[in-house]
Amino acid sequence: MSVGPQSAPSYFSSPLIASEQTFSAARTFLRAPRTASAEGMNLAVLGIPFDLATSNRPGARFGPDAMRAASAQLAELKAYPGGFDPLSFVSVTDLGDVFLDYGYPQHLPDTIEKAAADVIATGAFLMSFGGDHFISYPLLKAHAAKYGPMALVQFDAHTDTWRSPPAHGGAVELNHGTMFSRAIDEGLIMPERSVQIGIRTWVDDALGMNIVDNVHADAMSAPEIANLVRELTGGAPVYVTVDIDCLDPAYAPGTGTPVTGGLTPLKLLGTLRAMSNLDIVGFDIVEVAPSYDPAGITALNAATIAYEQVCRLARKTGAEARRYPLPRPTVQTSPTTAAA
Ligand SMILES: [Mn+2]
Repeated sequence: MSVGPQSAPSYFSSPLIASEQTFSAARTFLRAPRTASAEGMNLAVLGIPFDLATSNRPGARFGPDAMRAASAQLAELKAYPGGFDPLSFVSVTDLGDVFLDYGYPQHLPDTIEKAAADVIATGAFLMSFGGDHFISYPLLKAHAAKYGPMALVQFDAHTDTWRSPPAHGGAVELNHGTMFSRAIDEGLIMPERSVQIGIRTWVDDALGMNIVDNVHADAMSAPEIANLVRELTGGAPVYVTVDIDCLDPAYAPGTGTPVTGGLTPLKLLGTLRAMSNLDIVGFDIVEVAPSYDPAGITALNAATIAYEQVCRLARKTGAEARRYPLPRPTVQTSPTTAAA
């Protein structure tokens, strides 16, 4: 008996994707090939299963695989909205996960930075899957080495600009709430050109970062937020970091430090889509801890956010986005209904 489909159903985005079933597909992002190098690819996904810096509930080491599993469903059909197959415009590879020797945690920031630098050196766009939010620090270091100081666009419930206690022997503190104060101190990001969106925790000192807290974000449309981001970042190279806890816990229960009153996926995806003309040089999605979410909502949202970035690159390389037209009523309202 042969395995594999006899004929590919026509609704699949490509015959290649249709060669496996959605529910038992290989666990790579969007069922992309897994390769050892990003050489010659437009975009590389790198999993960073690190959660030793978590202050509350651990488990984000399982994030990359959960996002891969959730993404199989996204690869099946053409993109919505847009109506195109981004994988026919953007070559994507899934590099698997960085090997992290957890017995020597103080070496891990360097390990992550080196792995990221290797990918960036190939010219591929690096999209990293966490892991807890600490991983953004070595990722910013790797990107800043190529692009210089960047504007950080951070979607998050927390600012993560708390100050570390005095260093123990000069070691980097493994804390997922202090890495952006360090990134500012080290000149990796420019606080005045950076913006934190969806914030709903208080800091007395924002360290010069712009904050669009979620009360403001809720009152703004996605294009309004994107316009503000464009003005604030002012043409600088942009690094986007999405802490999945930017979403309301209704949409992202599977995370280490959920805070209520958050963004909706609709608002977040719309904002990312409207940020189309920024010079985005790096992207990470962090803090997906799937074991707190048996329904898999969190990983599905995270995978969809990552997919949006692939679609963004596809539009930049010629994919034409389509939309369903808004229906125009052609039936006359009956006099009885109008009077009622
Ligand atoms: Mn957070």
